[in-house]
Amino acid sequence: MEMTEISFIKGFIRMADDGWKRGWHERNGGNLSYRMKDEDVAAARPFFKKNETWTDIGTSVPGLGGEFFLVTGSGKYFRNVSLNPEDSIAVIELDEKGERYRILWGFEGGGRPTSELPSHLMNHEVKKRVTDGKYRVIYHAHTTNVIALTFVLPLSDEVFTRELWEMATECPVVFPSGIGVVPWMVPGGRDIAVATSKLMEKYDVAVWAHHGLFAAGEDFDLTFGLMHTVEKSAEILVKVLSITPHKLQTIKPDDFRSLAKDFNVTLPERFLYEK
Ligand code: 2HA
Ligand code: ZN
Repeated sequence: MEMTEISFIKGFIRMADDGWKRGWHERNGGNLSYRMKDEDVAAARPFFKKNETWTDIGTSVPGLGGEFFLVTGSGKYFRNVSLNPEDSIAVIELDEKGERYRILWGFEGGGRPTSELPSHLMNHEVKKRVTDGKYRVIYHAHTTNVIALTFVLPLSDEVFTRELWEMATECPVVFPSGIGVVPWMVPGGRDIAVATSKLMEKYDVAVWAHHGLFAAGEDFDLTFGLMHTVEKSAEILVKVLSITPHKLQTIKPDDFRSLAKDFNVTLPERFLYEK
C-alpha cells in the first residue's frame, strides 16, 4: 500500500479537491488540517522519514503535545493536492510542549506547513478540549459570498448568524451554536489565531472579515458540509440583497423556536431578536 492509499489521506485529498472545485481556493488560498488518530499514525509510520529538525510553531499549544497532523503547505495550491499530494501536503509531529513541529512525510519538493498553522493548531486545541477529542478537522477557505457579505453586514456574531440562518431552513440545524466574526486582522500570526480560537470555544464557524471562513468538525464530511452550507446560505443572501433591500417574508424567531423543538437543537435566544 502507498501512503496516499491510506484512508485518512484519501479523505483529506478528496476534501481539498472538492474545495478547489467549488472555487474557494484561488492560487494558494485556504488551508486544511487533520488531527490524526492513533490508527492513522500506525498506518502512516512506515512512510515517515527521520527528521531531527524542529521548527517553532509561533505559538504554544500544550494541549496538543505529541500529536500528529496532516496539513496543507504554505504557498502550495489546493489545485495541486490531488495531482501531487506528496509535494502539497505533509504529516507533522508536535513536540511534547506543543511549541515546535517536525515534518515526517510530504512537501517532497521542499516547503513548510500552512502560514495559518498557529490558527489551525490553536483551534484544534480548543476543539479537542471542548468536544472531548471528537473534532479532528479545521478548514479555512476563501468562500466568495461570505467574504462579500463582510462588506455590507455589520461585523457581529448576532447579525451574521441570524441572517444566514434565515437563508435556508437547514442552517440552524447544521450550525445551531451560530457563527462568530473576527474583524479584519493581519492573517498568519498569533493575534488572529487567539481571536479565532476564542470564538471556537462556542462556535464551529468563524468568519474572517474581508478574507474567508474557518470551520471545525469531527470528520471531513461534516466539516466540508458545514463550510458548504454556510457559503451556500451566504450565496442566497447575496442574491436576495441584490434583488431587494427588503425581504417580503422570512423565517421568524418563533419559527426558529418551533424548528429547534422538532429537530432537538438548542438555538441561543440572543440570535432570535426582534428586528
Ligand atoms: O494560504 O489563505 O490565510 C493562504 C491563506 C492565508
Ligand atoms: Zn486565507
